[in-house]
This record gives sequence, structure tokens and C-alpha cells, in this order.
Amino acid sequence: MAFSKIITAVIDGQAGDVQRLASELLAQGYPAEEIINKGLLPAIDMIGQQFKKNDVFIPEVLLAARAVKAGIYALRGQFLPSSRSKKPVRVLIGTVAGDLHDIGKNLVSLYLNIKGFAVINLGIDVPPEQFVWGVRQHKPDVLALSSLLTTTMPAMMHTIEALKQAGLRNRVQILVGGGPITKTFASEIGADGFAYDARSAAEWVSKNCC
Ligand code: B1M
Repeated sequence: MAFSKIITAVIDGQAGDVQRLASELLAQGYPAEEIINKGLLPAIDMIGQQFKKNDVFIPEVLLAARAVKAGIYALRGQFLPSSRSKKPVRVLIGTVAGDLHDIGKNLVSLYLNIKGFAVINLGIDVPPEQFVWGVRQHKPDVLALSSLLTTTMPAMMHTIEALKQAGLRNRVQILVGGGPITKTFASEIGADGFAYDARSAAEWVSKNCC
């Protein structure tokens, strides 16, 4: 199978091999999105399953995550920003406080870039007050919050509360997403939107801000 080598390389945490194999698959004519969806993401999911069963531990997961990032890095040039956006929509994005997961958030950023939106990435473990600062400073159209842990879901709510306290809630649309996040949770905490994956996050912004 075309993607088996890259899957194995991610699982083994071989970032250099993943970067090389991603480039080779591209050269063979596989589209970048297919390499991500059939190679990199299934591999990191497999590591997640192994981690759940205690077959691998944090260091292996970290190495696999680093390998996925190397693969995405090798493919990034394939995603050309579209110039179809009618106005320069700005999206401020970050992973919420207490949460260090960034692959999904970075994938969302990549898809937003493809759609031609300006993305300001605050990184991981972003406390509510930093999001408030970011909204005040950058005046984004959308604030995009990512969370991968059930324990960090409340940080989304705290961020929205902090924006309300600062009088900024109505100046920005809030989109939430990530592993444990659901549409119901999004509406319970007063977010404007929920997206299941990176592609639909970018579509949500297109639909609601263009
Ligand atoms: Co962690 N981790 N992790 N981890 N980790 C998960 C999330 C977990 C499901 C693993 C498991 O148990 N099977 C589990 C969470 C369980 C839960 O709470 N429900 C878990 C745990 C428990 C932990 C620790 C607590 C482990 C520990 O220390 N005992 C710890 C927490 C650290 C912290 O954050 N404070 C921890 C640490 C780590 C690493 C640091 C080692 C590493 C992250 C490295 C990094 O990101 N740079 C890591 C990894 C890699 C994972 C798994 C294996 C993979 C996550 C990932 O990147 N997936 C993950 C298991 C899994 O998901 N299968 C796991 C690929 C990525 C593309 O998917 O991020 O889901 P994802 O993004 C998706 C969607 O969710 C969505 O779009 C993307 C797809 O297009 N999306 C959005 C994401 N953000 C969005 C925002 C949007 C819209 C859509 O709008 C704004």
C-alpha cells in the first residue's frame, strides 16, 4: 500500500524519513491532502490507540507528533492560498489553557491559509487573558479555539467569559473545535460555531465571514 512506509515512519518517530517519504509521494503524483489524510493522520491515530493501551508512552507520542509536523512541513508548499476571499478576513487561533496539542490547530491554520485568510497563531496553552489581549490587539473577525483534552474544555468557556468581561465578546465570532468538542458543547458555552475538522473550520469561516 502506497502509504504504509510513511505510516510506519510516523509510528517509529522518524521525522527525517517522514519528510523524505512525503516528498517522494508528492513526486509520485499523490495530492498533499491525500498524503495527510491517508498517511500522516491515520499514523498519529494509531499511536493514540497504542498510547491508550499503554503500549507506547509520552516520548514515543512526542516523536510521532514531531514526525507528523515534519511531514506537513514538507507538504506545505502544495497548498496555495486562494485569492478568492472578498475581504481580508483575520482569524486569531490558539490551543486553550492547559493544552499542549497543536497538530490539529496547525492543520486548521493551514486550511484557513489555503482559503486566503490571514491567520494569527497564538500557539498552545493560551490563557484567557492572552486571547483577550489578542482580540484587542489584532481585531480579528474570528477567534478559533482548539482543545484536545476533556480537562481543557472548560478553558474555552473561561475564554468566552473573559471576552465578555472585557466587553469584546460581540466584536468577534468564536469558532471551537478539537477531539472532545461537540456542537452541543459549543452552543452551551455560547460559541458561534463548531467545526469537526480543519477543512470544515475553514468552510465555516468562508460561510460566516465572507
Ligand atoms: Co495527547 N491525548 N496527551 N499528546 N494525544 C490525546 C488527545 C488522547 C485522545 C490520547 C488517548 O488517550 N487516546 C488523550 C485525550 C483524552 C481526553 O481528554 N479525551 C490525550 C492525553 C490524555 C494526553 C495527556 C494528558 C497524557 C499524559 O500526560 N498522561 C497529555 C496532556 C498534555 C497537555 O496537553 N497538557 C498529552 C500529551 C500529548 C503529547 C504532548 C505527547 C502529544 C502532542 C504533541 C503536539 O501536539 N505537538 C500528544 C498527542 C500527539 C496525542 C494524540 C496521539 C494525537 C493528537 C493529534 O495531533 N492528532 C491524541 C490521540 C488521538 O487524537 N488519536 C492524544 C492529529 C490531529 C490532526 O488531530 O488534534 O484531533 P486533532 O485535530 C483534528 C480535529 O480535532 C479538528 O481538526 C483536526 C483534523 O482536521 N480540530 C479542530 C482540532 N482543533 C480544531 C479547532 C477548530 C476546528 C476543528 O476550530 C477552531
